[in-house]
Amino acid sequence: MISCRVCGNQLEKFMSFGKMPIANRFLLPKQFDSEYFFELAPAFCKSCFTFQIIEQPSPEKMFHNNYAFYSSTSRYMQLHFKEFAYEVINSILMGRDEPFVVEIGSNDGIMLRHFKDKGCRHLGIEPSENVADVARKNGVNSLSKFFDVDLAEQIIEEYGQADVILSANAMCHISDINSVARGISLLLKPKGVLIFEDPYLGDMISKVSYDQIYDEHVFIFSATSVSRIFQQYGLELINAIPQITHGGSMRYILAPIGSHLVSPNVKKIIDKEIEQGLPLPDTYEKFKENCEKSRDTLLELLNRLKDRGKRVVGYGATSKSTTVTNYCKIGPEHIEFISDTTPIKQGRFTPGMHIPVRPYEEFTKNFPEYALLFAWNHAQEIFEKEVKFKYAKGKWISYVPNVDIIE
Ligand code: DWN
Ligand code: SAH
Ligand code: ZN
Repeated sequence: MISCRVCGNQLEKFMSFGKMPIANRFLLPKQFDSEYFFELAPAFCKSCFTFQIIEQPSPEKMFHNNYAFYSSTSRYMQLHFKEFAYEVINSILMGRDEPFVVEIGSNDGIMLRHFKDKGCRHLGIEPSENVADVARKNGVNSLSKFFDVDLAEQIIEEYGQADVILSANAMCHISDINSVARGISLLLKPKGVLIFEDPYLGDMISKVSYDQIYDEHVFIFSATSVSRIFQQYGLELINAIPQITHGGSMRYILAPIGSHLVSPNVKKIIDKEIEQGLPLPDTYEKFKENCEKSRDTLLELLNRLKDRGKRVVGYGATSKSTTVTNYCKIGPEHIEFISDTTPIKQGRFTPGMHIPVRPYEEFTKNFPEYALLFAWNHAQEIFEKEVKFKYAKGKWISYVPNVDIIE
């Protein structure tokens, strides 16, 4: 029996996705035999309402000097983080004397580069050295270390406390959330603000986007759980703002208790979570059934297309696709290859199911009849770009929120 990472209560898995590899470890054939697997099984803590996976591989297995995800691969996400940065620059930072901004999980500098451009004092914490190197090349100060309470103390010593601590799609990656929350509470100035966003539990449940669950995503947060976690360390949820990014995310704004007014949004969103049934175990039983249905329908569709001799190619070798392909047992017999624009993924094979990953040009050179949209969270950006595929009578297959062929 394992205990909840937040409150220590006993955790029980409500389902299992089976054996899973490291989601972002794209392989060469000589590495197939030594691939690492763990059991991917989610649990919902009945005491503090935090959704988490039972077992997470060690951080060093996932985040290192060969990490395959570069944030700036999506043009839409570049815009999103520019807007995010300017909202901070034009509100919280206004009138502050030489403000200091820290970002946890700053990757290739997709957000911090805007603070750098404004001449703002900043520091990115990014343990994956290869992506941090891109940020450094662009003049973004980056420290390749894992954020925790010890690092927070070192940062305070060297740079002083922070006016703003930012994080996007990184907080939900760190298993020792207590150390992170304590570190943030020390690092933040008394009038400082913490803003972070992550995939949202409410969206994952309603869209059955179970592919948000993989090794890196140890937590899928809700406003209810975030508010409880940080309250223990003297931080209060002062606002929560839904985002459309990554298929449905939530931006959480927190500050030392009593330092800021609390927006009425917080109660509204927490009430909505209760209405949606997020605190109830039944919700997760139903989610499990929905995952199984989604898996069976997608595999049936791909088997049918295979039997009819259709060409199907995957679009976007996402981390999420590792969960989908391994859980549904989708392999090279169903999908010829997955097209991806990330150079270090190309020429390699996907984790677990070993589907080849090829450069984007191979997709456009010879359009398939069907493209399975693994990067469904970027659907708008991709549909806008892929008009030629549509003219060539290509069809998209999506599986979120339903398994569907988009004509
Ligand atoms: O939380 C996380 C998010 C922020 O990013 C990390 N744990 C890892 C990663 O998750 P992901 O791999 O599921 O993210 P994306 O953004 O859905 O990945 C998109 C993939 O598709 C990238 O490999 C780039 C590729 N891509 C492409 O080939 N053509 C993306 C777009 C937009 C395109 O047009
Ligand atoms: N913020 C970016 C990157 C998200 S990917 C975006 O939204 O696109 C998650 C990132 O968190 C990875 O780059 C990973 O190296 C980083 N990360 C993982 N554990 C971390 C930790 N303990 N401290 C800081 N960053 C961490
Ligand atoms: Zn708990």
